[in-house]
Amino acid sequence: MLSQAQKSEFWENGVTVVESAYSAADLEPLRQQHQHWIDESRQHAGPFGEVLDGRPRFDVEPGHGKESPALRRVASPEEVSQAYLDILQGGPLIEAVADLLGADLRFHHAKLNSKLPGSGTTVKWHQDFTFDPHSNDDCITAMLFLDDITHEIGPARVVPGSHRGPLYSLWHKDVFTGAVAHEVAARCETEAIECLGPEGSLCLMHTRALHASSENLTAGPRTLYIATLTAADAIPLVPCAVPSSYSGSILHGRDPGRIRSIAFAMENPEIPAGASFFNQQAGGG
Ligand SMILES: O=C(O)CCC(=O)C(=O)O
Repeated sequence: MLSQAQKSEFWENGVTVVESAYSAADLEPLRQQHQHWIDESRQHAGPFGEVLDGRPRFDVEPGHGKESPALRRVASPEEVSQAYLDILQGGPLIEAVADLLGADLRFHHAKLNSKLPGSGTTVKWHQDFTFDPHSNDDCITAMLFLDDITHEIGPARVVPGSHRGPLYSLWHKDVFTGAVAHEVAARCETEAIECLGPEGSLCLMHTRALHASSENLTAGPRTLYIATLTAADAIPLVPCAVPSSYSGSILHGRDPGRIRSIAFAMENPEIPAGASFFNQQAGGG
């Protein structure tokens, strides 16, 4: 699935984009399902639905309402949609991650992140590994673009090479903010590259890569389907903040029946009290 240049870029920079990995026809069922959820969200004043641990499945931006729906997150869509389950059962996303991590792959979690026009949704600088520590860091966040991702639409931005650097704290003054310190974020702003591409493209990002994204300034939606896959011998060290009945299942290859670990130290992450990490990043738990 991946060229040698894409594999090298991933290990060098911690990120690579595979353009047009999925066709418009592949995306159609995913889009239709998402539109259905946006329409459904108009009936709700706040977060709704439920995932395994009782927290809401559907998260909305403050200011969300019937006339201007701002559904910003659907947790574990594979549990409630065949179209999203199908993506995990084989195809470009799985094959691309297998090209990087080897044949034996395990599912950790998935979500849909949406920035609807005018919603103001942003993501502050963070590393995924400090939310989802595993016994080793062969973990990839795969982001499938459901829309054309341009500079104006609030693309994911990644600091190249940061996956080979330190793990940064997400705790500040005894509060889990889900974001790195301001001085680290300021450095990221100057060093980051944007992950751009047409709809159907796949951005593969190392779990330790520092990343963020800013507001969608266009009149159309910016939706990413985001799945975290790991080498099958990378075992989660904390409960998943986006729980799924599919977490831990083998998506490719086989279960090696072993755990591989690397040395690192970090603070425990905190499961958000509400529907998603957006509230933590906004300072509201
Ligand atoms: O939606 C984005 O731009 C990035 C999302 C992200 O970093 C996350 O959900 O952890």
